[in-house]
Amino acid sequence: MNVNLIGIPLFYGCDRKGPETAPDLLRNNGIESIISKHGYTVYDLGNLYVKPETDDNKFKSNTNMKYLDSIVDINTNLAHTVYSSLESNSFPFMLGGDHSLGLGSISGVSKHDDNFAVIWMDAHGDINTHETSESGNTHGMPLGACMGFGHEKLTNLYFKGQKVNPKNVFILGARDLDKGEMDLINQNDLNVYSPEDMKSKGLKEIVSSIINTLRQNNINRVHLSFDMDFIDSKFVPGTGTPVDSGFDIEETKTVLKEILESSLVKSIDFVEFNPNLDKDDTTLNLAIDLIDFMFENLK
Ligand code: 5AB
Ligand code: MN
Ligand code: MN
Ligand code: MN
Repeated sequence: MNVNLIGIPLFYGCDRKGPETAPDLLRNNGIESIISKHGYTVYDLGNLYVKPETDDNKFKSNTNMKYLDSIVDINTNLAHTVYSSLESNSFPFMLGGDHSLGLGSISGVSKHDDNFAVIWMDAHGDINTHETSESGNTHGMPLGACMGFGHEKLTNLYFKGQKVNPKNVFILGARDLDKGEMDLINQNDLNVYSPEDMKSKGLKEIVSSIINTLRQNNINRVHLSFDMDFIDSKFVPGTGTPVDSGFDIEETKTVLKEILESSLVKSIDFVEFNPNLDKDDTTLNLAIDLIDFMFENLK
């Protein structure tokens, strides 16, 4: 199996510098050989081009979506890169960058095969729209836009219309949701699991029941989107929007293993590592350990 490493050096979605340096930092710390050690042939496609924006451009679009032009531009390129990677039977591994890149990755997967599910591991829902977001940061909007909620510049990215059916979207670890996100969840009966839910029902049990549901519905592809803030804030200084009451490393690995062993995962986003905020390389070492663990357990 070929793995395509795709670097997305992007911070415009979180409006805080740092995540753009993560892809090269991870490369310099050997992730290519870490992945290939598990039997994969790694083709590093390099970093996608991020169209530079000036501070004056931040609010230029007047849509409550910061740096919109650049966000749309890179996500369109990413969508096509992911689509080509999947069409050539490769496994795209997205190295972020902030989570706005989920827009491009999910759009690319959707064009390749629209019968798929998304598992979104995150302290947040990332289902804000330009109307509900209080920050205007698009890293809080990608998953909503992929389900068809939000501004048409995002919902019609790459191709027109919904990219993934909300019933095939599973948000794991959510514990910091905005009012508008809560409303959207209730109105659309979205599948959202808080750490409390997951821990009380059992981490393995929760994941295996999701996987069983997918199999029953003849879904044979999962896009996994992993935000570092899924993990409890005390273990990840190097992320932009840390949240407590999350998961420790063991618990995180238990959830990941159960998902990856399903043999349904065909693409992964690894996002929201901010090296500028890291302390003594704690988050860097954790990121490397998790990437190693992901490819060790991927079936
Ligand atoms: B992340 C917040 N909901 O919309 C917003 O890290 C945070 O990709 C979004 O999950 C966090 O600004 C986005 C308050
Ligand atoms: Mn996120
Ligand atoms: Mn998050
Ligand atoms: Mn974050």
